[in-house]
Amino acid sequence: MSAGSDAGTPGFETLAVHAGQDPDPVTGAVVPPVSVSTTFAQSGVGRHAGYDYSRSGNPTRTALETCIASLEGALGASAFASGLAAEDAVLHLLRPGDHLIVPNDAYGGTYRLVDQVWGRLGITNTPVDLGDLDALAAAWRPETRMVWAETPTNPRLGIVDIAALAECVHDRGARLVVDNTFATPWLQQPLALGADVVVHSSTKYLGGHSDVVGGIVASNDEAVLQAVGHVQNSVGAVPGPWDCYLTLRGVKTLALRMERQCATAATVAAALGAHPGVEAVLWPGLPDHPGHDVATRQMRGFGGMVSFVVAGGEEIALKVAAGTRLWTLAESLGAVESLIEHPHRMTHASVAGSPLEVPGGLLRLSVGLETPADLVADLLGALERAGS
Ligand code: P1T
Repeated sequence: MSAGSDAGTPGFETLAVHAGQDPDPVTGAVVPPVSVSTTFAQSGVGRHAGYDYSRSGNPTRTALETCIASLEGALGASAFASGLAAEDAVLHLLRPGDHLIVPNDAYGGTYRLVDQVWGRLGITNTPVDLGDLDALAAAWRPETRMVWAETPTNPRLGIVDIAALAECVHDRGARLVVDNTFATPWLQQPLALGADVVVHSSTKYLGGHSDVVGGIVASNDEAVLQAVGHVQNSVGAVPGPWDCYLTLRGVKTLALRMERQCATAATVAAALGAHPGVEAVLWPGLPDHPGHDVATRQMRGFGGMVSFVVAGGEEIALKVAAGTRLWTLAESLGAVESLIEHPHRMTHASVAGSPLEVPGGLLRLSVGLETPADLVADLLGALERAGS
């Protein structure tokens, strides 16, 4: 998968640019056409060139699905209209009465979907610190069918040992799903580490430019791919062809963007760590991060997300969030422009009062592609102005 792959095995960057994107056989167009047609002519009833209706299948969507499957080392992938729609399709693998183990730190919307939507349909869940396999064993029930992991987690940037977790989950006869949104396949490939299913909010690093919402499910398990594909067609939460095209365009530069974002994140984390108004910096690249050794083993780099806790608590955190000039105060992450947000009141407001609630003094940064020194100066200026 690396840039230096053996001759004959395309490297990650090659796949990102070419997988599923051969020149158009009719016109030679180097960029796959955006296939806007909702329907496809049939030469006889049921006789067509592989597409009959765009909810069921669309050539631009196929290009995206093929490309992402190759980057994740998967047999196949299905694209969805959002990350949550992709997650919802995976949760359809469960049946009423099944039990799901979820992380005790995860995107708030994921927990809302699992708990408030699927909980009503008879799927129970237990939030667990997935870095602690004893806690996992203690939470296990005879009806546990699935473990859902994020690594790094949103927003505390905890690290889960995917290989160790997969072994534990498989020994007990369940499936492991990994949300790979924060890492992306450039930094880690969960399927190669033993996960059964990978999900993405492609709204983030895959798209990479804050201009398209989407989701992906990838797997090597034929049964999973078939079931998820069935939900994709039956429920119909599919991305349009323009969305697929924009996501594909973003994916071509994923490796370059991630490399730079990881490097700038290291600079930002170091600057925050040296500031007296910052109580803790949460970034897996720091040697004192509890997941540092596992991250070093399973990731190519430590990611472009940095969270930190301000010494003055929520009041100061709110002032810092509102006080930056270059870092835009906004939800979402993973794009070229740097963002700052207050998880407790923004992305994780829906988990207030639940085991996933996050502290008010926490701020989350999504490091973009601006000049690193400008980003650091702006952040330190906001800390200063907040009285931190
Ligand atoms: O927003 P959507 O494309 O539906 O993806 C949901 C989702 C899934 N998984 C993770 C790890 C996520 O971070 C998200 C969305 N998160 C944000 C919008 C956010 O700012 O954290």
